[in-house]
Amino acid sequence: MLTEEIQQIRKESDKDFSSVEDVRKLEELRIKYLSRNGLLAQLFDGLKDVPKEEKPSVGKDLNELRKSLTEKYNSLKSSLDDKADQSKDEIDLTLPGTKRVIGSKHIIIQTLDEIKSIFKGMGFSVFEGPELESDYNNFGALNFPHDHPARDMQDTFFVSKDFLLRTHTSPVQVRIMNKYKPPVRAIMPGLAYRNEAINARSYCVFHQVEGLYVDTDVTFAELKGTLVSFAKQFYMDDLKYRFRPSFFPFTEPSAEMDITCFICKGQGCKICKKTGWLEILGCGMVDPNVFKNVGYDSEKYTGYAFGMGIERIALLKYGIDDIRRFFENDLRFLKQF
Ligand code: 2NM
Repeated sequence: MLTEEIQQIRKESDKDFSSVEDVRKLEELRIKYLSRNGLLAQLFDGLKDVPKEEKPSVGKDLNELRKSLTEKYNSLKSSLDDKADQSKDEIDLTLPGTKRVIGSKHIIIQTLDEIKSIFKGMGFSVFEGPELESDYNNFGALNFPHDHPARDMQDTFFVSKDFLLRTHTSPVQVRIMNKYKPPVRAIMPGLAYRNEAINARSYCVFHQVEGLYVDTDVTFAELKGTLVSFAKQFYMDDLKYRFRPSFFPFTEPSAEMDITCFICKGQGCKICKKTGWLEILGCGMVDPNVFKNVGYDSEKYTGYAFGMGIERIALLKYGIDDIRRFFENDLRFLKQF
């Protein structure tokens, strides 16, 4: 009787164990066969009713069955556990991803992008050049006399007798004019360096955009029209402005462009030093000496040029109190834009 049952359970367990695919199924089988009240335990229970002389052989059969089931169980368990460990290393593509903070463009770069796009819309191309320049490209070619104060060590970062950190992006215009014949219509954005006392209004390094248009018959009226159109697009359409005579070594005549103070609306306040006006850029007609230096025929061509400091422009547009904010990289400041 018991022998037959052992046979039958051996067969059944063979079938059961051969179809195990996961840990849960294996655990079910452990409970079914090997637990305290499982089938095997019941068989062992039946041993007491077996006639004495058959006991040793039935007991042996039972022990063998238990041994084989236990071995099957152990080997399946360890191979299923290994599999589970491996799948832990695989990436679960169904899980939601981790959000990364990717940051954003610095307000100065945003402002530069906006300026570039306005001038591109008016037919200007964009050129860049090196920050380390020759004294000649930075000063000589641009008609700065030898005793000009900007050429002093106090004002300019010289790296050697003849080389320096450019004090404006104008040397890029010299490079462009040396390379291309007129007509030339381009802006040059980039960093410029000045060895000056640092305060709320000026810093040792800043971004500049300069522009140049050279062709036959370029007039001061075109210069004004272009810059007014720029300022209206950049600030606002019903902007009030004025051009004030000024002086630059590389332009004649020269002017500075002011807009009405956005804080006091022209009434006069601390920001505009009680004038009601804010200076936004310098400009003028390119001096014939500059044309001579780059090999342009100054009888045939005329041109205008202008330059603006981006920090200053952004300062005014966003009402920022101190130019140093742009360089501190304090996230509390930067995240506002
Ligand atoms: C300014 C103001 C006025 C200027 C002139 C030139 C060049 F190369 F054509 F001579 N480049 N930049 C210029 C003129 C720059 O910045 C305030």
